[in-house]
Amino acid sequence: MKKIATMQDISCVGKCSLTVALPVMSAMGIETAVIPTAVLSTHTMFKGFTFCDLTDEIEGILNHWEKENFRFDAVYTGYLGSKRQIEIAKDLFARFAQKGIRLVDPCMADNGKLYAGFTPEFAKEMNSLCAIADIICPNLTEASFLLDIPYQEEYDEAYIKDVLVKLTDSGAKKAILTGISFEKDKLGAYAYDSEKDEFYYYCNDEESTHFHGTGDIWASTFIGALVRGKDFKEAIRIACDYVKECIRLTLAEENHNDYGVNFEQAFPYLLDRLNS
Ligand code: PXL
Repeated sequence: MKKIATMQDISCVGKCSLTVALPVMSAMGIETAVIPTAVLSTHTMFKGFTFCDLTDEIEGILNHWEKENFRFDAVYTGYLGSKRQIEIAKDLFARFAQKGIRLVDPCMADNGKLYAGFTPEFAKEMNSLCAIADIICPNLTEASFLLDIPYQEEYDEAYIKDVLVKLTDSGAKKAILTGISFEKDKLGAYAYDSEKDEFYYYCNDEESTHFHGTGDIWASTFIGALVRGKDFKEAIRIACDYVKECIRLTLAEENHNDYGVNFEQAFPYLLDRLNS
């Protein structure tokens, strides 16, 4: 069985970070090890969330893993909360992903703004983690903070290609910008492989509503598909299509919640795609 280790928080309610990464990658037939960075009552879009930092636990976890000689086919970092956690993530890559794929999803911003609690200095630190990744998958807001350039709501293909090249110039081998649209009612992911000097864009018809946590589902599905042997472009297509199916099923439920998608109901679709 393939193995992935993922480092991100547990938002107890919210359908993001570990409460989607673990079930999605497990459902894909991958043994999934977790490094929980913090426990929150909900994700940070709710008011009044509780927060318990677990950073002090992590070193002991990694030291034990080292003694047990654990290694992973991929190590994937998501939402991280501090500069110290970023340093630990670098250590995690060095010790446990010597032959594995290193994926950084630099969760910290959307719609032109940093999430609560993040600063431009943190984004700089995050860029230093992205520099040692094989693949990074920011949205355009996150990419703008990583590169310290103004966020542009309006853009064309040349601009997106330029951002992708700049992202890989910082060190990551491949960069994927999620949530990219050049046409009304279309949404997709634009990727750049700097080793092959090759761009790839894939999009779908856009669903009418945006939900929190879909970036985490996208990254978990993408790395799961890669580890299960799909090639880079097919992994991108599967991740985009699964997220779209999750949103479609959510909107089909009459009283659906508004904080996350019904990704559980779309597992049959995901497994069909994975096995075809
Ligand atoms: O989905 C990214 C994410 C993960 N974890 C927490 C968050 C968010 C986004 O807001 O608040 C705690």
